[in-house]
Amino acid sequence: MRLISSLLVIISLVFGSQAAFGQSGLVSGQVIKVDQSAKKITIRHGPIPKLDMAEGMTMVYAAPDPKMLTAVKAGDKVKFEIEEVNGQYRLTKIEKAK
Ligand SMILES: [Cu+2]
Repeated sequence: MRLISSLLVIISLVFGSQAAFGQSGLVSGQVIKVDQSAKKITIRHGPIPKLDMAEGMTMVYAAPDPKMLTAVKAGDKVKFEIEEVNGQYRLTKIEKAK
């Protein structure tokens, strides 16, 4: 019985941490500026530990999808996701926060 309960603890830890990781994908922030011609969006955001951004900051992100540039405007509260490619950050997803 002890072995079974230990296994259950391990299983719940594994699944629990996966759920937490999935939720951390989207980050909250506020759009400061949308630059249509440069295809960049400036966003003020809080800490993003998984990308070594320990503190909140304002950053310029590349917006590879043109739809991103029209989906949001300066002042909007947003949820977004970014990826790092060769030291450059770019948006993989951005949407207005409800
Ligand atoms: Cu940042």
